[in-house]
Order: sequence, then C-alpha cells, then structure tokens
Amino acid sequence: MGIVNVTPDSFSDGGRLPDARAAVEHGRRLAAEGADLLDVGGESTRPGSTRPDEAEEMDRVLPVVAELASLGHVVSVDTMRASVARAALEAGAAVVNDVSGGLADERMAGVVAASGAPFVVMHWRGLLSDPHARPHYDDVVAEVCAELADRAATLSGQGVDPAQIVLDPGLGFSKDAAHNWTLLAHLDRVLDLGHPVLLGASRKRFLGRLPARPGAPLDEDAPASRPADRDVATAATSLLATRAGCWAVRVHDVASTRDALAVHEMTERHRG
Ligand code: PMM
Repeated sequence: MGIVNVTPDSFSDGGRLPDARAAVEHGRRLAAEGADLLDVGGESTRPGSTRPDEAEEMDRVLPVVAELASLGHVVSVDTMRASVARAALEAGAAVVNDVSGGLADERMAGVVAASGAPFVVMHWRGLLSDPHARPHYDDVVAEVCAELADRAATLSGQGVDPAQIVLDPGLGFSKDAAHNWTLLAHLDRVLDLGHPVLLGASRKRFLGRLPARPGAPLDEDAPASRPADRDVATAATSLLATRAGCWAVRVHDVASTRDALAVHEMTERHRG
C-alpha cells in the first residue's frame, strides 16, 4: 500500500489544484513502482496537527480518489469520517482505512457494512485520551490484541461482515518505541486474531533512532534521523511483516519495500 497524503504541506506547490494533480502523479508513480493499493488521506495524524473540517477533507481527498480510481488503481481512503468514506467509495475507492477503527465516528460501521468493502481497523486509544498522550500498557501485545478483537466483535455486531475486517496494531499511535518494537516482534499474535493484518511502520519515529551498530546500546538522546532517511529500516519492517504473514504494509517509499519483498519471494522460491 503506497501512501498518498493530500495535506497542504505534503506537496509544496501550494493551491488546491496543483496539490491534487501532484498527489495523482505521486500515486501513479507509487503504482508504477509496485504498489497494489494507493492510500489517499487528507488528514495528518501527526502530533499537534489540526483537523481539517469535513468539507476541506472532502475537497482534498475526493478528486484524487476519483482520478486514481478512474485510471484503474485500487484506492483506499484514509479517513475517520463516515461521510468522507461514503463519498470516497462513491468516487471509486475500494477500501476504507480508519486509524480510529470506527471509534471516531459512530456512523462509520454502517457505511462500511453497506459497502461491503475491506475495512482497515487500526488499534487506537484516541477516544480514551489524546492519541499521542503518554501511553500505558502492562502487556502491550495482549492489550492491543484484546482491544482489536473487541473492536472486530463490536463492528460485526453493527453489521460489518468479519470477512471485511483487516486489523492493524497501529504502530506509533499511543505507543512508544518499546511498544512498537514489541508489537513488531509479536505480529504472529495479531495474525492469530484471524483477520488479515496491515502494518504501518513507514518512516515512523522509532525507526529513526536505531542503535549505531549491532550490539551497540541505544542512545536515548541521539537525534532521530529525518523521515526520508528511514526507508531502509522501513523496508526491513516490510520484510518482517511479510515473513510473519501480513496482508499489506503501508509505506511512503514503495521501491525499497518492493525490493525487500522480492528478496522474500526469491528466497521462498528457492527454499526447495
Ligand atoms: N499511520 C498513519 C496514517 N494512517 N493507517 C493505518 N492503517 N496504519 C497506520 O499505521 C497509519 C495509517 C500515520 O502515518 P503518516 O502520517 O506517515 O501517513
């Protein structure tokens, strides 16, 4: 899954139309590099970012969804708003990706159920607190899995077919670096919940603060690398996710992840 963020700061040419055009071009490039799915989102979930209102989010996302879908790409819409999800599905989106897993908008389950589209349900504690507030878990894997299972059961009760549900442990959302590493080490437990799993590790902060060399201690005070310098580490997480059996990885740089997945495929082919 290639990421197409349509936020004012993601393409620097300014103005609505150039932004949409640049986003479509970006999506086409990601598809040419090997993305099977293009994830179009109009809301930044970064700490401190302000939410666009509904009309603004629609303006950002719909033209890009419609154009990419009309070009034959499989598009997912990254939104927490049921209205945006519905409009994007009407515009040609095939998948709904909601970082709140349906918690932010109680109408989301109905929209998704009516569409029959795959629904990416990410682990999110944003309603309990600020989504980036200091997280607390006694056992992060057990709690994330239990909360995801609970979400899937609630959504099924609201009419969503369990076969539509894709689960995502939500790396970086109410999770510190140790939580993210622990979840990455135990993806099998998320997969054991019985749904396809999507992983979104791409360029996240915990990948920008790796030990300087194998065996070296982690320097907690070292500055994080720039997001664009985290693609090799991201590709390594893509390989881990694929080996674990994940359904998809959501990444900014498709080419490096495609190479990582090709390494996986070639070694599998030659396993004998
Ligand atoms: N992360 C971000 C946005 N959307 N969707 C899913 N399903 N999983 C994620 O981990 C996820 C997401 C934030 O990352 P970005 O700001 O770099 O796009």
